[in-house]
Amino acid sequence: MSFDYINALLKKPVSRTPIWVMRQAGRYLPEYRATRKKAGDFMSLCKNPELACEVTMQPIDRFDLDAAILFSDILTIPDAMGLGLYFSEGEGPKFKRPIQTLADIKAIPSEVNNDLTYVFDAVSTIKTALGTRAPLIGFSGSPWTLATYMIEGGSSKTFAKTKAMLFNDPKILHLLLDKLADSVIAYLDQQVLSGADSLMVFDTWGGVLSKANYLDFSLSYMQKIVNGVKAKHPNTPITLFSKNGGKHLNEIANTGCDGVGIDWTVELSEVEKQIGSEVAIQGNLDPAVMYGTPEVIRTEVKKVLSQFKGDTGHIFNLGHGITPDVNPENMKVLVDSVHEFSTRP
Ligand code: 1CP
Repeated sequence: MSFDYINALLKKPVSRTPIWVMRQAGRYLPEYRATRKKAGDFMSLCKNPELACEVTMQPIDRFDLDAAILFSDILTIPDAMGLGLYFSEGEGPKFKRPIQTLADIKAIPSEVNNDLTYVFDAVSTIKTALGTRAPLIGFSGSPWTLATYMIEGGSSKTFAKTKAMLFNDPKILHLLLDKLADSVIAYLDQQVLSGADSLMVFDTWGGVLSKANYLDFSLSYMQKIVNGVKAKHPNTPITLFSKNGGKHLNEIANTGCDGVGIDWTVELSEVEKQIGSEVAIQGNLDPAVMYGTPEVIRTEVKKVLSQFKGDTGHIFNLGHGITPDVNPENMKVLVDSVHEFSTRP
């Protein structure tokens, strides 16, 4: 079986530029909101493999997407570590027991797969539902990004507590990051064994660090993950995405990952020149283009596609997740125009 999405990641010939969209299963779809209501709340949806499969398939049924992504969340690992994750209506994620001290970190189990069987069951359920229609992307958060939520107790704008730990007690933070990296390796390994065809690591908050701290506290742990997962699954492509990571692309590409995700603040043509001979590149339409008219979306799609010069090695995506107030009709315009403008002769 040959998928353009996998072929593009491995720089093999493609029939057209493949596209999937971060948060493609989510609140902009009315059928997603209906299934979430049926589940009760967001975490109950994640923890029910049948319903997680249902929402994973919703964008696949509606649009001509080239890959499905497991419906879950990056915060499943901290939840399994006992931090007590909850989502209150209209608010972001929160932890009842955030990490504050060395003792908290020592108390964390580093192997948590036993409490994450619902994720692996979702992967195998989705895999059966997908059949040969599209490949399945498994994922995890990066250790740094997970640590910010665990230390702040939820979302943050300043990362005050995490950065205070970074500067005051770097050894303690490294201990947490190392435990997280081990958990992530075991988690991604089990996702592949359950049927995931490719893997993505979301480093949403890597871009808030200085260069030296990015390399030390974020990238080195993603490196450990690439090494650990590749040792077990050398043929499963891995994509790393550090939002706002445009200044670190050479270092990211040098980890041995297969794909690098980029946001819209960097020029795709420049990124291709810089790292395009080593890795595939995923991105990078500004998510706000999805508020445009169909004509604007088509024009902006053309601009992104025309920047990439290679025959393969580009996976179209937004530079970050699709927002909840986007009209689903615009998603169809996006997906169809990427295919229309990129079909190889
Ligand atoms: O109310 C709802 O229905 C919850 C909204 C929602 C959704 C749809 C959350 C809560 N998570 C998700 C699904 C999700 N999260 C997926 C599903 C697959 C898909 O892409 O379709 C994925 C891959 C994630 C990953 C995720 N969760 C990230 C990394 C990617 C990114 O967007 O930067 C992060 C940072 C999270 C944390 C999180 N979970 C949910 C929210 C609202 C947040 C972000 C909070 C914040 O901004 O700090």
